[in-house]
Amino acid sequence: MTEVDVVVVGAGFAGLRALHTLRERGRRVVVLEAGDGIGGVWHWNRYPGARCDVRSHDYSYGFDPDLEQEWRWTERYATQPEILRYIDHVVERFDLACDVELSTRVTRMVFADDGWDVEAEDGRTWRARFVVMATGQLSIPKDPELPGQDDYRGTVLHTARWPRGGVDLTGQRVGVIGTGSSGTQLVPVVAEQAAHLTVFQRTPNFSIPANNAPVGDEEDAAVKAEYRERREAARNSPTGLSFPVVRESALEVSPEERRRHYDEQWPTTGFGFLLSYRDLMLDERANDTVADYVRERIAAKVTKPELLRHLLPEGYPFGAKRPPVDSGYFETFNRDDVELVDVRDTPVTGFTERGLRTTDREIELDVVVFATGFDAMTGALLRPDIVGREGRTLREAWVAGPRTYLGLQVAGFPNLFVVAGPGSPSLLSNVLLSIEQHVDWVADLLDAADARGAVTVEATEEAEARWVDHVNERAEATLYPRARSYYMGDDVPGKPRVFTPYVGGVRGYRRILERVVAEDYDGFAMTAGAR
Ligand code: N01
Repeated sequence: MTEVDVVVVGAGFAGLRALHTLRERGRRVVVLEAGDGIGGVWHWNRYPGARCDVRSHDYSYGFDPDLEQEWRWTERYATQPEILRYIDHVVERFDLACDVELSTRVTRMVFADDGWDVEAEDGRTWRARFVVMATGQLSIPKDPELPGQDDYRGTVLHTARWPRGGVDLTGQRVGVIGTGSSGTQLVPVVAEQAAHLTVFQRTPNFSIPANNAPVGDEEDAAVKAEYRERREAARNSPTGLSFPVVRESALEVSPEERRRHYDEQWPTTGFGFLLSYRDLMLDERANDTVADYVRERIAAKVTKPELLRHLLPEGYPFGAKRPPVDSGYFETFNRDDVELVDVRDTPVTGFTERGLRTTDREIELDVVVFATGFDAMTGALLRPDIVGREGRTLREAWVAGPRTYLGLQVAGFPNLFVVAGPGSPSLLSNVLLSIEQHVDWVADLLDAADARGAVTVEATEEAEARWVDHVNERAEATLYPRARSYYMGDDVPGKPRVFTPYVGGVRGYRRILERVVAEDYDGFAMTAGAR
């Protein structure tokens, strides 16, 4: 058994930042990472076309002004290889690799004697006072359960388990199942390589053009000249993106003015298009204006009118499923070597030796790609056995859906912290910013516990119940629950249907955290421990 102060689980953006910060505060830290490389989601998701949907300058660490100045992003939305190069740079610059154990999958954690016993799949164990779960929100890939996969003679891939060396799809007949952010990014790139591409779509998606472009020297210099202000503005914004806050309702302007505004926003804002008016996710009529606009834009890109019935998203509000940010997705269907199969009309019934079978016919494929997403938000937290006070597991505590205080702690699981998890802005925000906020906050909380001689820190049941009510109330006031989405737990059959992230916004959440500190860490019990 190895003794440390803190075990951090996961070596993605969150785990690496936790390692750096907690080590700077004088704690012995080890990061346990299941993958054979550093980078978390960016280590695994190597599919062609993968890139971030937040501007590169904002999708980066803000804790070190020198790091900010020295790194040069080449594209507005960085590709996966570039993001991984950035992560490698950070790892080297802050000497992080020495405290990361790769190929180490945590399978069990038990709270005992005021600390945690942590066990890995290979039998190695660690003893730590604190555990930080930096396991990500989208890290357990989901495969559709299709019969006959063993009989299939072709290749099956998942976007989130893409082979390291890449895959040559030149001249291949490729099928892609899933049209979320991953499928939407992948499809145009695969269409360029493959002999024929079949896209299996279940729910048509609203997608916004990324309008990616190289970052010119002037643009880079302009961001860097005001980087500190840009970060501060992002911290005080609803989403953590550096867009100006819009206070207007979509309904208080004339249709002409609204249209002008959407026309201006559409080509430049990417994911921020969702913020064009303050009430797009609050008022159905406001949302209708933007949903109609996006449908019109999609329709204008598609030259085969018979496809529009399948490609236009209907029946749920724009933004209630996370909208992809794409580069030429809809235009791809104008190609003669690309076909759309609407699985609502003709469901896929399984694999055959030569491809996939739908209720209509057999489709021969050399490669089948699952772009079917993840057991989101809670998957990675519920996979290991996490055993808290009195032998109660996290799975038992969350049987009706995730319950946290501030998204940071779960009552009955002392000294265990979650980064950017359920009950925090998480995936509704620029997650990099939310990660850094959580890590700094937890680091301060641990220091505060030390300062008062406390051995354990634990969210109280009462504070957790209050927070869960607040998270639910805020979500119910929005349009989010009106779509089937992974925000609502619809990604996995049988998952409790509750809204998982916190919709109160980055700025609002930050104020709540500040208040909790000002009120002497209200809702956290700090005790001298049982030893
Ligand atoms: O996963 P998803 P993703 N049969 O869950 C379909 C981030 N991300 O990997 O909508 C047929 O969004 C499913 O259909 P439906 C980003 O936060 C970011 O694409 O459930 N289809 C859907 O179309 C994103 O939101 C970037 O009806 C099935 C798709 O598969 C999150 O990751 C890039 C099916 C899954 O979409 C997840 O994105 C990539 C089945 N059995 C990802 N099961 C950036 O740009 C599922 N589907 C930063």
